[in-house]
Amino acid sequence: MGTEQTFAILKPGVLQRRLAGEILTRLEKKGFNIIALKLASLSREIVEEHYAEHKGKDFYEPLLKYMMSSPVILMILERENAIKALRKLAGPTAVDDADPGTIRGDFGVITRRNLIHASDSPESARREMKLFFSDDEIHPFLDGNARWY
Ligand code: FUP
Repeated sequence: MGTEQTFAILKPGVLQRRLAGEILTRLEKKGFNIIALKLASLSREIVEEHYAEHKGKDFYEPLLKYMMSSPVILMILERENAIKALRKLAGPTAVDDADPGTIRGDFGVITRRNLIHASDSPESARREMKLFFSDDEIHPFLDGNARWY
């Protein structure tokens, strides 16, 4: 498995609960390179497009409201096997199923207000990166230590 890119959203609860530093630290320690990062207040249109698969479900409207309730942090992360690794670090959707040690397991209290979105496949990752970032917002990570190995 070679280097892969994935897309993540640190949802409104992260900035509100002042957990941004803690979560970014976990990502860096687990070897994710940050190649795009920005703060955004999401519009209804973009959240609807992002969560189109959930339209009509009982949690859809509350989910949209939550995602628009305050700013989020958008990221593209790069690593070997990034998609699977980030989903594992995030933990399962339902906070009560998420083990301690995962982001959702350690900090999540309410499933509907969980703290992180992580792409679930290469197709979703590509689609979501394109939806939230333009090419000039993505910056290759050049490892300054690579020449020593
Ligand atoms: P995930 O890929 O783990 O983010 O999960 P989903 O795409 O299935 O769900 C997206 C978001 O919808 C979750 F982050 C929280 C919300 N959700 C609920 O509130 N209830 C559910 O039963 C499923 C999802």
